[in-house]
Amino acid sequence: MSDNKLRSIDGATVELLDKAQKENISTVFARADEIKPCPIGVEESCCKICAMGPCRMPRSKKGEEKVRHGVCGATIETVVARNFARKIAAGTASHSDHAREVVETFIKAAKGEAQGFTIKDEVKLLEVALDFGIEIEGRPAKDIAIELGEKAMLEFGKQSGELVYIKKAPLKRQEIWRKQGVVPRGIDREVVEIMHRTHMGVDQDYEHLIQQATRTALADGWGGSMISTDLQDIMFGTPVPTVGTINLGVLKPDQVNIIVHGHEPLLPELLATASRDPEIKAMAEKVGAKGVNLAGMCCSANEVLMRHGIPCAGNFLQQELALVTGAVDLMTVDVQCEMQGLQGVAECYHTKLITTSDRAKIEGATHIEFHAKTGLDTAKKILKMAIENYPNRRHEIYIPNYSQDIVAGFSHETINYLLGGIFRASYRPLNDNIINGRIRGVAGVVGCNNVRTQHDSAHIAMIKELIKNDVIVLTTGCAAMACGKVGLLTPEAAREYAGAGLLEVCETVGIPPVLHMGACVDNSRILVAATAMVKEGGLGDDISDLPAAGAAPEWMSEKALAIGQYFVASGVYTIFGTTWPTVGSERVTRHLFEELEETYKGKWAFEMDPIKGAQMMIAHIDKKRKALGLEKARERVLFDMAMRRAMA
Ligand code: XCC
Repeated sequence: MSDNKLRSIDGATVELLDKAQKENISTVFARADEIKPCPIGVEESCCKICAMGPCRMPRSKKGEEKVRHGVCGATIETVVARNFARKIAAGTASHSDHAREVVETFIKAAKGEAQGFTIKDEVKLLEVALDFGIEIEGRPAKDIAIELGEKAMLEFGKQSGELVYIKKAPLKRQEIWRKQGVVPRGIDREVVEIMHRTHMGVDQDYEHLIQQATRTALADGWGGSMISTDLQDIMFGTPVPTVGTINLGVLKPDQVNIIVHGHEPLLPELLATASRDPEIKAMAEKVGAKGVNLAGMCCSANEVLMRHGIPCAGNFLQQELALVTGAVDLMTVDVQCEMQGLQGVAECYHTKLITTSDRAKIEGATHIEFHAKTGLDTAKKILKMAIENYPNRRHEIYIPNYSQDIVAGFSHETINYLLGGIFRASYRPLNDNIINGRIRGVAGVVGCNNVRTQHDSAHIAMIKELIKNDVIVLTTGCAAMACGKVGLLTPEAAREYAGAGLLEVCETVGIPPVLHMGACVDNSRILVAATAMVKEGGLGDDISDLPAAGAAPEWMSEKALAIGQYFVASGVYTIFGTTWPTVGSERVTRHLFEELEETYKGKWAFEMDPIKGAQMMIAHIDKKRKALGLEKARERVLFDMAMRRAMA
């Protein structure tokens, strides 16, 4: 057995890792072996925000709590909370800067100034316009869209008041936020304020720092991310269940392979359209290829998969390995989660790496900037470059034979429709099935891959344990792709892996036990779905009353921390795996893991073992069921199933 089987549970990844090793190509896996995490940094017991340090304050080996502070006197609590808050600021900034780009393009699209973009979903346009208090009666869609874009843009720079979407949350939740003083004023303001408050000698009270981190994270979930999701849906169409394929086997040896990698679906949308152009196909044939094969990677993949059925090549840890196939003629990257190592791998083959955002260049890569006004021309130019590069293939192609069918694209609107039907779209059937116990509860399992743990394994172990116990799983990001690769995103998976109650519901409705809800900005869809469940009635009057929990077992990105914090602040019990960034301070960790529950009725937890993590989520779900008086219903359902089996 190759050692690489210890690094990933995915066969395609293992085969290409073997190949990379044989060819002496540096990948994230090899670099992780060379670089051990800094033991002080890993617990965040290090302060480097001024030039009197860096101050290193590791925990005492013997466990006794010695007084630990930096040169300026900052306590370890301040240092750890400060580091945590800065990560949340970075995560929020990332999702929200993505949102800003979307809003800018949206305004241009509404004005007819964005090449190739229009308003596709007018129903959603009206819904979101109403959220923003925009008059819709008798107005043309174009005017409504322009006003919506302009109002959405104001959300970033607002200096006072409240973000518009805060009002979408259950009333009880809004009250909690107002009482705690964490309702975001403007998205950018909250991020900037963290940067200020964590400067040397400003905010030096860990609870106060975490409070601002919470306000910032809420500006992500109920601000930037939600704006991205909604405006992307209006421009590109709200996702509906779409059949696709996933894993590196989607690459084609005899076609021009192009991978779109990153997060903003703007250029990828245009590439998807342009790649179907007969002129492009003819060009490909001229160089001896059978056509153009567009595939996605990371969250860009989720976006084009959900809306166009474009195949998904893989998740975060597979990005360099895609190039190791020797079959990728061109890869575009925009923002977030694109390893600089890609360029080194690209140079070992013939692959062209193209950076496309004005905010991100990679040394050595070709930069072709996307601008809405000329987007379609840019997309065509990139496709032509890929085609011209096809004859330059100089290595033997090796594409592992792994690809799996999936169903993706369960937006909140679709779940509503699927469960309730077109004439009475609602969450009633979901709530009823939770109340009657067929579905025990709902879990959101999301987030990244992390090379410090076996690729995809924690996602899959956790999710299988949850669905076996009748917990329906909502998933996004790289977690969703991990599920896809092992076949969990098909309706048939229910028969193989789901508990009897969940199976019954999945079979009746025709859905998989794990619902792919999109990219990481689409975690906002989970917030909206949770709110819809509350509003439907019968499961309490706040998100924290729902039998629900969240997890990111393989997280690595700062964005994941922002997501976790807004879920906690929205009342969700949230478990992270792999590593935890506040272990340097017991008091900060206690604050996040215990004390936050008193105010927000949600809290953090950390568990390395994904099965144990799943069991903690199930225990929490059962606690919530009990509080709602539902524990008896479930016992009855289980008894019924046992009886049915006995009779069979
Ligand atoms: Fe990045 Fe979004 Fe994480 Fe995947 S899940 S590694 S953040 S691509 Ni968002």
